[in-house]
Amino acid sequence: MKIGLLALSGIRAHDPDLLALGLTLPGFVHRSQAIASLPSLGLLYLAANTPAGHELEYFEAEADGKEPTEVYRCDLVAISTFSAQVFEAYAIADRLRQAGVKVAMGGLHVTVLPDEAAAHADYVITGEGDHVWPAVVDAAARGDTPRVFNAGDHAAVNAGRLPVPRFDLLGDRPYNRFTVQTSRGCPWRCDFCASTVMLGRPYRKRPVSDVIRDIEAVMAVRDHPFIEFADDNTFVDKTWGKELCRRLAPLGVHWFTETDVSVANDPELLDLMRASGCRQVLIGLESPAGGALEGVESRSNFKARTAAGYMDAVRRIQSRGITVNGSFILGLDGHTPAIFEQVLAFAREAPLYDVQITVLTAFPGTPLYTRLVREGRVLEPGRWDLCTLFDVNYEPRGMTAQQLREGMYWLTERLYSDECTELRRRGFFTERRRARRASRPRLTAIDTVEAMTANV
Ligand code: B12
Ligand code: SF4
Repeated sequence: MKIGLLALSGIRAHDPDLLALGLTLPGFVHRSQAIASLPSLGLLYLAANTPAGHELEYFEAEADGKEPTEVYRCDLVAISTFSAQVFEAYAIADRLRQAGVKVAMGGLHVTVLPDEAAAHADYVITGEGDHVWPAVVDAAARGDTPRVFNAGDHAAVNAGRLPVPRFDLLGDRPYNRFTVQTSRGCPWRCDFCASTVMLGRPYRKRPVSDVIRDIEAVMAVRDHPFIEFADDNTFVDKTWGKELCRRLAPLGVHWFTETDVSVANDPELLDLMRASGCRQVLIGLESPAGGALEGVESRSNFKARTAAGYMDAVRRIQSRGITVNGSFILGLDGHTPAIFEQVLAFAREAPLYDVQITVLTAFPGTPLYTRLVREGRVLEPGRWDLCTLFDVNYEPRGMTAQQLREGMYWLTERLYSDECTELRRRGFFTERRRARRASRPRLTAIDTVEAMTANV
């Protein structure tokens, strides 16, 4: 069979007023060009798990949700779904099936709503696709009738034995960042979290040598790639993290990742991260003050417990030369309209090199979604296209939906103004210089004399 892997990349937001501000992805203003075209790592993993004897081709849908015409030459097309683009994905799937092409759909959205997806795809796959995919390919080759495949019915995915994603299929598409995973899952349980919670697997870190092997595979197809770790939370295990950094350093790549705030407590790790090419960490701070975070992380109240140290933590990380992209969620139940000023003040004072602001978003399958539906607070149920992190689709508790929207515009204009951006970045460089000076050993008078006479 000829199998197509169809990714829908790009970024999504609908709120016309927010778009009018010229920021389709607040906080990613400077990253948006780069990340808008990240390849789909999930599909590259499927490719690596495809049984021998089939021809594979990787495609990207157009930014307007249209599929390339070449995809119609395939016998089977695999589509990966996020909630925000799922209606576009369904429309593409319908067109392909009308033309006689079989369609398999997997990914975060259909994992939660397989019955919805079954109306549009021949094969719907829930959970991690790695081990179930060969069975899907065999079913398509035999011409089996449509059905739902559950990853739970197949051997659990062992993160210690993942194959190299098929980066070679990307050809010469103009990506300037490539995703690699160092781990899957996260030990925490935030009620709004749409990644870890949906795939429902525990935190698993990969062998460092496998991660290095994958980055080398990227380097084989691209010179000087910038690596984005597509992890939920990279540095949960600090000892393993240090080993990863030591092995990364000789590769000479620059990289970005998402991690929790605990990296700030380990200066040795921070130095190794910087020395191994880490340019930025994105940290889900969610709220500048702990009160609104009470109960948001249900395993050990991690976020509420650590919030008091956020300012210090950001400064410690940035002083080692790693920029922090602080990510905030606006509209948590504990937030009142005062939150917008508070986030602005925190970002300026920390000072955060980059900031990302999003609105609380109830992704289907999350505890948050279940609670908001139960409380009758979802404004337009089923509008998955509004799950963009920028569109308000629920009734907040401490303000109205309109106040939340307007607060988002107010904050967007101020946080990303030239003046505020320059202030935050200048602050980063000033702190960095100060930290460097402070870490230089001071010479005593005797040291100086010894140093001056050393070569005599
Ligand atoms: C990289 C990334 C992106 C890239 C995606 C590139 C691409 N084409 O895939 C870019 C920057 C483009 C992006 C954009 C967006 N993203 Co994003 N992104 C991520 C991130 C950081 C990593 C995803 C990843 O690579 N995971 C690793 C791979 C291996 O896992 P996977 O994709 O889930 O695939 C596995 C399974 O799901 C399954 N599978 C997946 N597809 C298929 C298909 C078949 C046929 C089968 C059998 C199996 C299968 O098998 C795979 C292997 O086990 C996650 C956060 C996270 N840590 O997960 C957010 C995340 C996925 N993004 C999210 C969001 C909201 C968005 C945007 C809507 C933001 C916006 N406003 O524009 C857009 C939507 C883009 C779009 N076109 O739909 C949410 C999605 C939640 C949801 N339920 O929809 C996440 C979880 C972040 C969050 N804050 O909650 N994103
Ligand atoms: S810390 Fe981040 S990845 Fe982990 S559960 Fe919370 S939101 Fe999800």
